[in-house]
Amino acid sequence: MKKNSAVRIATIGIMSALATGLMFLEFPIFPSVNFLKFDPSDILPLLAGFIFGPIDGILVLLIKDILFFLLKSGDIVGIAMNFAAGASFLLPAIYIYRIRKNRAFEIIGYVVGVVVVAGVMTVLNMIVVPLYWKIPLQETLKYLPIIAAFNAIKFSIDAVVTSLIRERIARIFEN
Ligand code: RBF
Repeated sequence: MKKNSAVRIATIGIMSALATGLMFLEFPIFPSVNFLKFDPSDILPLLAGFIFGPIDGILVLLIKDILFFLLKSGDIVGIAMNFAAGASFLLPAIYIYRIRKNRAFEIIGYVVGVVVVAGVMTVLNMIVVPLYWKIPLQETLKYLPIIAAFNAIKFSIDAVVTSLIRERIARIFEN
């Protein structure tokens, strides 16, 4: 699919703005780790990745995070973690889908993406949380299963929603 670059750039802008808006809906899933927040904004970078490719997906994710940092959070650590999570889900999902663009590879991509994001973010949190909250690693280890579960739940929800709407959205860009 060759895409008109004006349409591509405009779509990236609209998707980034929509994603920023969706990120304002953030709320914690587990009260004990209230710095881990769910929001559905990563669906838009994922859709951009499916339609235009992984670089554009990462671009929507990056613009969303920069805008949210400037408009609301002001917390560089949280934004960096949000970006790391979005990217470690998006990249495996999109690269696997691009091997064969069919339903089976789409689903394998989601599953691998969820496994990768849960693994990567659990390790990253073991490094960042002791520094961020100044609590010993020993203490942080107690939260390891909740951190893995949080990321698995968050990105499974994103995967299910995306799988339901991806084709309808992608069709808009066909021709
Ligand atoms: N977001 C995730 O999706 N997965 C994570 O594992 C994750 N770890 C975080 C760890 C810390 C210490 C902070 C401050 C944030 C983390 N975030 C993570 C981002 C968080 O859920 C939220 O999106 C941002 O803080 C923006 O409000």
